[in-house]
Amino acid sequence: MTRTQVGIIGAGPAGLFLAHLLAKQGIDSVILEGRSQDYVLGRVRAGVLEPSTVASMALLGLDGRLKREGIVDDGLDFRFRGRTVHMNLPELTGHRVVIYGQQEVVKDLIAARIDSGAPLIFGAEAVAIEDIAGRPAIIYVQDGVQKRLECDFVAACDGYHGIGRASIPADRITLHERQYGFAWLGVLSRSPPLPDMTYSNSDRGFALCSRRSWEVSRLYLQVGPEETPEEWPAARFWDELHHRMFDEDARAIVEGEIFQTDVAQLRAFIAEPMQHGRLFLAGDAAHIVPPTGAKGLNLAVGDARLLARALGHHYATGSSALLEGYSQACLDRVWKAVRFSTALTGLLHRMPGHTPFERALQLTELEYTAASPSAQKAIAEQYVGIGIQEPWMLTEAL
Ligand code: RFL
Ligand code: PHB
Repeated sequence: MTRTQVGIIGAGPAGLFLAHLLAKQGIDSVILEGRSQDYVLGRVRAGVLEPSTVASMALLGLDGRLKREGIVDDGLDFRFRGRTVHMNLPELTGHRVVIYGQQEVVKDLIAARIDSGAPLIFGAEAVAIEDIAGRPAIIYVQDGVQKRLECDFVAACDGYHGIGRASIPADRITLHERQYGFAWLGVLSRSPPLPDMTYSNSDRGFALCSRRSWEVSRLYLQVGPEETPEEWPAARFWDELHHRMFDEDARAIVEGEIFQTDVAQLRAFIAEPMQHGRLFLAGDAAHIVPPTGAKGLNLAVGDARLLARALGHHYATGSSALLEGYSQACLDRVWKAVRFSTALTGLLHRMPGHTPFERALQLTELEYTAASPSAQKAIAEQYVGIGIQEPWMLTEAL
């Protein structure tokens, strides 16, 4: 394989969705993935799919297992001062989200790509992108052998540590970054989850009870930026979670075997613009948002939709108008997601250096949210993606 129309670096959600959306329009692509298939399938990450992401799976005809196994989720709960604010998503927004792990999405997309016979090469690490402004080529290494893939366009869907963003000259890109000064310790536990997605702001810090299925809970605690999983043996984890969820008698949250633990720093990162010459960045390659609000995966899928549409338009009409507007169209959404995730992070976490004044304001904001259907509606609609993703992404058409 030495030439294709679109060379895609990375088989995460952004790269896989893009490849399928292009194939649907008759556009060829090759996906180069540096890691092995097992490694990619084993990565535990996001789990909340917005309606636009669910619609994208449906558009590709790849939503069979999602429909059978995904948990359709109507609720969003915030806890503070021992009380629970319950937000009913369909009542407030007309939409629901679906709980279906990113791992499962990736598994379905990889299986369909392999079935189709279209190229997806694992163990192929891109090391350079040549002639970005002219006739681009991706240089990659497979089994110790250096190879070259020529293409009309390069889509760098290679995550935060990829080479795509680094291939844009430093004077042509602006990087925005914010560290929030704390991290999330996340576990997977074999135990039935709480019935609703529950975020909690307690005096001891933030906690979140989510799930992957009715048998597996996905649970998070706010921790310091330097803390490691070794500092959180199971007994300490459960004790802290019960306290932070106002479940002191340990009756609501069921403890189970913890079979996976990770720590993720909370930060935001945005690269502007998301394109240079014939190179386009999509997903985490261009932006990271704090996980509060679960926007990362959904933004990556939204980028893939926008890029697939712009490339489709180019190949169908010869016009590069949509390609030229790609970055701006993405960044409008990205900044809205950064704004929402930052606001939710600020509402729900104990901030390092918070004064009593700031803590009182934060709790008052939660009191206001509890009492105001309008405030709840503003949160719920952004959580399901209204005002963030473009309305046409909700429909099943390209
Ligand atoms: P991905 O999923 O990182 O995929 C990028 C792919 O590119 C490959 N790659 C290369 N391949 C070839 N050559 C190279 N030089 C390459 N360099 C990299 C990588 O191996 C990988 O397969 O990016 P993508 O597709 O943009 O998807 C984005 C989402 O994965 C991401 O936004 C979310 O998972 C973020 N995120 C979470 N989001 C949520 O909404 N909720 C969560 O709970 C949540 N948890 C997480 C997360 C991200 C994490 N990371 C990145 C550290 C937990 C973690 C640990
Ligand atoms: C998850 O289920 O992993 C999850 C849910 C909500 C978030 C972040 C992550 O805000």
